[in-house]
Amino acid sequence: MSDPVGSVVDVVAETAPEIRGGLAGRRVYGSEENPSGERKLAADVYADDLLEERLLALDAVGSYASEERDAVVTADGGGALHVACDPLDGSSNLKSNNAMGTLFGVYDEPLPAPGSALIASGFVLFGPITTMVTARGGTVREWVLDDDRDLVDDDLRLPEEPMVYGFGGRVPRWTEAFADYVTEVEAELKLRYGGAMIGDVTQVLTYGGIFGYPGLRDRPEGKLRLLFEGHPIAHVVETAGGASSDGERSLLDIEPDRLHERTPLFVGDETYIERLESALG
Ligand code: AFP
Repeated sequence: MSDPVGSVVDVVAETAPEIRGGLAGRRVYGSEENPSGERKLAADVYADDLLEERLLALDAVGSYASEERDAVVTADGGGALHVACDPLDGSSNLKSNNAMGTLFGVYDEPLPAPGSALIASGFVLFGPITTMVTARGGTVREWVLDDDRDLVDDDLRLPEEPMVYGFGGRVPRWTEAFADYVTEVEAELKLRYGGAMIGDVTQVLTYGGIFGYPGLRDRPEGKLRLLFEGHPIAHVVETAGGASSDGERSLLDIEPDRLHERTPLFVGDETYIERLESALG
């Protein structure tokens, strides 16, 4: 029986070792910037080109969009799935040899699409080992990607007891209301912030807690992209029993107007998300 969404997951899983294998020689910045005005690392371009080629080769995939490309790339075949990728999230961690990864979201509507059109999501984490997490059909699964793909958790759930927190952005640029909320949180949880959302959210999925990148005084929309980071990571965490927010509502309730729209982003323990929304309300 054909499994179009499964074919997308398979391509990401099969491409991940090649992405990881190509990182060492691609730690240099090119001259180009991505649509968000960030310098492109050679590794960003490499990962993006591999994923675009492989995913658009699938009959099921009608279009591909990524954080690295101005516009959506449409396939000739007219497939019903539309894939949005952050090919290398946390690529600035490559120079410091820290965690990073590949994010993907599978939509059943053309991009940019609302979070309600997300039918599968997931990420590959290039840490000490390579793991993949997927969310589809109401279940989150985790695999170790080595020579094979070994399922290590067939129903990954956010731990009941929160333990860690991590918030991005420079502290002087935080709003007063957010800074007051963090003062409460840091008295209760342990700080875990590594500069790559996938690594930091995996801390939250493993130990429980909250991750966020807030709207800032001079940049109320925050840094992270709704379609390429917000929607997929919110879909994973909410499917695992957690919650997400932009400070007011679930990230999955937001319908982007633009492909590269930014959003304040929070994911994790429902109670901490509720307290955040009260603090910012
Ligand atoms: P890069 O891909 O440029 O390294 O940015 C990573 C990221 O988009 C996200 O993965 C992190 O949570 C966040 O930015 C880190 O931002 P700061 O460098 O401002 O902490």
